[in-house]
Amino acid sequence: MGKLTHTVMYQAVATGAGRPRPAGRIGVLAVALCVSAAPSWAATFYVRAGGNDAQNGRSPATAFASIRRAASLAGGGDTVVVGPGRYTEGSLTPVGNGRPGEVMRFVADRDGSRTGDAAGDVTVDASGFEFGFRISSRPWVIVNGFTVMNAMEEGVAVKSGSHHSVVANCIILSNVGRGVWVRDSPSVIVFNNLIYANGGTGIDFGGEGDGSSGGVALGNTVYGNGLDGIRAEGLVASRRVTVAQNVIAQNLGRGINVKELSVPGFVGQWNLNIDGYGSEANKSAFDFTGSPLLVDPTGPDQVLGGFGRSDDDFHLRQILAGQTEQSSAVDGSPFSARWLALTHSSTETDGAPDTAQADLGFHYGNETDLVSPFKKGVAHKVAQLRQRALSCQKLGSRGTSRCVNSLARLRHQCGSLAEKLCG
Ligand SMILES: [Ca+2]
Ligand SMILES: [Ca+2]
Repeated sequence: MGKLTHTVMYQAVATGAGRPRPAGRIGVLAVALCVSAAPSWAATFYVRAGGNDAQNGRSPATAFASIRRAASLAGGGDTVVVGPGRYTEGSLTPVGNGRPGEVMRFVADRDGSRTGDAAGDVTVDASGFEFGFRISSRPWVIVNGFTVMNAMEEGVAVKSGSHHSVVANCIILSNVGRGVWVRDSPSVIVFNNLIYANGGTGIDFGGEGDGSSGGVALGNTVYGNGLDGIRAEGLVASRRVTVAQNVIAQNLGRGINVKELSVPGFVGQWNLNIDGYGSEANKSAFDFTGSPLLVDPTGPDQVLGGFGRSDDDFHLRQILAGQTEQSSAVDGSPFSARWLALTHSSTETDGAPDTAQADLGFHYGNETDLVSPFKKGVAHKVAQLRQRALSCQKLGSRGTSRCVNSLARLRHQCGSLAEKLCG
C-alpha cells in the first residue's frame, strides 16, 4: 500500500516538469513521512551526444545534450546517466548534495544499456576548464565510469566538505594538475580508476582545514604522472588513510608519499609499487616487487595519453590470456574478486572476468562503485580490509624466521604475498 502511495507521489513529481523542483520536494517529503513509505522521488536524468538541453532530460528520448544541464537539476538520490560520446565541458558539480542512503550519482553508460546508444567511452574533455568534475561542498556524490581529460588543473576535485564521495571506474588522464585531488573531504573513496599521464600527483589526499581523513585509494592503476603516485599531504593531518591493491609505476615522484602529520593510522598494503616511498613515513607495508608487467601503456604509437590514448593498454600480462609472463598483480589480493564485487570486470586482454583472488590495479569494464553492492556498507568493508592489512603487517614484520610456524596464517592474512615474504 505504501508502495502504491509513493508511486503516485512520484508521478505527481514527475509530471510537475518545469516546476522549481527543490520546493516541490519539501511538500512531497512531508506527505511521504505521513504514510511512512520510503521516499521515492529520486529522479534519473539522461544526457546523450545527440540530446538537447531544451528537453526535459527525463528519458533517453528526451535526453539533455550537456552534463552541466543535468547537474543543474540533480541532488540527493538522483542519477545522471550519460551516454557514450565526447562532452566538451568541465568543472561539473551537482546542484544538490547526497545524503546517507541517498547518494547522488553521475554514471557513464559505457555499454549503452541505459541510453540505447552504441557502446563507447564517455569522455569529459575539460579543455579550457579548471577541472573535469569539481565536487565542492557536495557530500555523498559518486562519479562512476567516465574518461576525464585535458583539464587545466585537476581531473576530478573532491573538495570543501564533500565527504563520503566516491570516484570509481574512471580513466583520468592528461590533466595538467593532479588526477584526483581530495581536499578537506573525509572518508572519500577512490576505487578502481586508471590514473595516468597527469601533470601532478595521481591521487592526493590533503587540504588546509579539516584534511581528508579516512580516505581510501583501492585498486587503482597509477602510472606515468608528473609528481607522486599516491600522496597524503602534511599541511594538516589526514589520518587513517588506506592505500591498498594499487599498481603504481613510472611516476616521476614517489610511488606512495605520506607526509608526517598524516602518518597516524595510515595503512598501506598489497600495492605493487615500483616508484618507492617518501622519506617522512616509514615503509610499513610488504609490497610486491618486480615489474607490474602491464601489457603496453603507450601502445604501438609510443604516445602515452592525450591524443595517443586510444591504443594505451593497461591490462596485466598473464599466462591465461596468452602472454608468456605473469604479472604478480594477478591474484595479488588476499580478498576474492567477489568480495570486492569485481567479478564482472577484467585485467586480461581477452576480457575474461577476474576470478579467485582479486587482481591488483584497474579492472576494465567494472561498474560497481564499492558503495552500492554491499549490504553492510562500505565503511564495514574498509574496516575489514584495514584489519586484515594490519594483521598481515604484524605477521610479516616478524621476519622470515617466523615463516615456519606461521606460514598458514600468513597466507590467510596476506594472500600470495606470504610466499614472497617467506621466500
Ligand atoms: Ca598511445
Ligand atoms: Ca584473479
